Amino acid sequence: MSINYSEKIPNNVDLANDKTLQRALEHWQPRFLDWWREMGPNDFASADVYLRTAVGVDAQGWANYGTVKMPDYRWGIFLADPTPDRTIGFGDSFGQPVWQQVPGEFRSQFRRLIVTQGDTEPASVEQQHRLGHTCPSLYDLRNLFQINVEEGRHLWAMVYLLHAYFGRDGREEAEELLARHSGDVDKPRILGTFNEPISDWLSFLCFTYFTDRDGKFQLKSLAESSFDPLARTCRFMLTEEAHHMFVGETGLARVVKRTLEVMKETGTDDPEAIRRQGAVDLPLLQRYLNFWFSSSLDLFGSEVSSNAASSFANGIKGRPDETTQYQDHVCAEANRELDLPDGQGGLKKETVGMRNAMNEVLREAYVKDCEIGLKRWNMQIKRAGYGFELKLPSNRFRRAIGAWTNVPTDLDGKVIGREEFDRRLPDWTPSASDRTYVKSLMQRVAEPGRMAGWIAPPDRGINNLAVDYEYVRLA
Ligand code: BYC
Repeated sequence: MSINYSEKIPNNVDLANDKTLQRALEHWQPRFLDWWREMGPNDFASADVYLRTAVGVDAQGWANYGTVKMPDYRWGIFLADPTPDRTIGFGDSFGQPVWQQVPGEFRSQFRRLIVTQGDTEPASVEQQHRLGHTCPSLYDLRNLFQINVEEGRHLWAMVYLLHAYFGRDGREEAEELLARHSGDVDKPRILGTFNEPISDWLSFLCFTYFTDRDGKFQLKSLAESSFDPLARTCRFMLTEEAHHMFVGETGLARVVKRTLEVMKETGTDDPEAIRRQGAVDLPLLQRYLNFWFSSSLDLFGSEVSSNAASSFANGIKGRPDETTQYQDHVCAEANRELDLPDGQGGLKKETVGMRNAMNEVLREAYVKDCEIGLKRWNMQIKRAGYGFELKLPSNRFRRAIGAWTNVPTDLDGKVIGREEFDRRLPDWTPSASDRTYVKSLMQRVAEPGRMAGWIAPPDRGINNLAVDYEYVRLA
């Protein structure tokens, strides 16, 4: 289905034939634009940016490139095409036809998940609000802005569902999505990670690697939903999400590459010597990975969760790739063993119903996916002839949600005393001096093709263009 761009709100949901919904969304649109002007990358409103805008939801349509000023970006409502005769893929109603409306009894559960998903999108734009000023290159600046406009569109995706299927409550929730703000003391964003500041590009690359990857897993789970409009919305969002993770994975690979060059040039891996050359020493990178990975693990919720169990049972939220990755789609009888803290500094094994352990099932799949990038970066390090290995910390380390909340452990997940944890934490996550150093690296490089000294150039440009193409023309 092609996207209608002749309307005020581009869409492929035949908005013109639902005047009430169209009016409601047109009423929300200026509020969104006000929010973008205030909380988005507003110092770059007049820059010309080489952006991708979807003109259709199929393979040909969604990657259409052109130069756009961000406030003129055509945010709209795009759903993947319906799958004919789609049936419910998991839970108690397995095999029955999917729903085109929200069943009354599941309304508040659906609303809660859609609001939580929606809340993360503008949150990330707010977190990245000022990053443009310290871009390491125009190529990177363009990628930041591409991500920002797409997160804005993902907000539209959730707001469409709220307006179209949740009546007055949905409209109120849509307003609230613009009223909460990342890091706001009175009205913070819902999930912890989305209130963490992202004030440097190393954090941004870790965020796009780890936190956008949570986005992938959550969207894949919602793409399995029995509520078909939600599933179709998330399927289309996933096509855009892939680029965000690409920015994280290749960005961190470029940081590693540059560091290895400096290690070769200087003939040492001494962090101080690497820093004197203006690169990111590998132990420093490891501390950033520890921080963003542990924060992002919390985004999967508690290991044992009755919310997760009922979302699965009711067909609201499945597992990523439910059809192809799992045999038992009902999980009414299955159990799962978990390692939980015993409250006395040790571990206990607990067997819980599989449905109650769904958050942990997702988290495990996520951790495996996170490991892929680390393997690649470690290969780079090994090929350069160094023994350093980047590692993901244990799932138990520095958790703020679930069974391991406030249980002090080391990076391997061994329970330790609170005093030792507090003392060693600055060796495990970025210390104040690490952050000051990283901040000192954040100097804007805005000449086409030039890169900041702490990051190597990318292997290729965007859409087959050269790396030195002027991806952003600053006004
Ligand atoms: N911080 O049973 P529990 C993305 C709350 S990222 C604060 O443990 P449940 C993106 C939870 O809300 C993907 N609070 O967990 C990436 C609940 O509160 P209420 C975002 C947290 O409910 C980059 C309570 O604790 N999408 O797209 O099974 C850039 C007990 O909940 C946290 C989604 O998350 C936390 N970390 O699962 C841009 C999908 N974790 O309701 C975008 C929708 C839990 O009792 N959300 N809580 O007040 C969900 O599926 C679920 O809400 C969660 C939690 C997986 C988040």
